[in-house]
Amino acid sequence: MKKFKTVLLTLGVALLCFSCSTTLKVVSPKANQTSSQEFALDGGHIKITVTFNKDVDPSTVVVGKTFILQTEKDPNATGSLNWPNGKTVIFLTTKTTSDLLDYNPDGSFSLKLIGSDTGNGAIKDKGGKHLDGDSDGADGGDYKTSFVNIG
Ligand SMILES: [Ca+2]
Repeated sequence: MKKFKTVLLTLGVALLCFSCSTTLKVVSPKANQTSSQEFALDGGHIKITVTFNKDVDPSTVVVGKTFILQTEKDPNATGSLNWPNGKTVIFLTTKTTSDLLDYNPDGSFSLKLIGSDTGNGAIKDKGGKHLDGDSDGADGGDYKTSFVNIG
């Protein structure tokens, strides 16, 4: 009987760890930064590469709705998305930095990825599970990180 309980306990812990490791998370850029340099400038357009820990349903990543770039001059900057693979998306702003940042002296902007659906959808994995943006091991919660372009 004791052995049976031990087996059940081991199985339970294994299942728990399996479920906590399989939520959809952002690997990079790291969340909750205040002055991340993890972006590039491409002809003046801001380029951010977001990597997830598993494949994402690309139809759930929508600029302006679940993928929100807030800059000093534009609260919800438009841009294009490119998927080099199922876990990686590259965002490129439509506008250039002169129309997005005010350089006083630095330009700052932040990226928010929606994991909790409040009416505009949420980013999901292929299995329909919401982004674990706050990395607490449970589906849901928004991701946010902030960048600075040194002026
Ligand atoms: Ca969560």
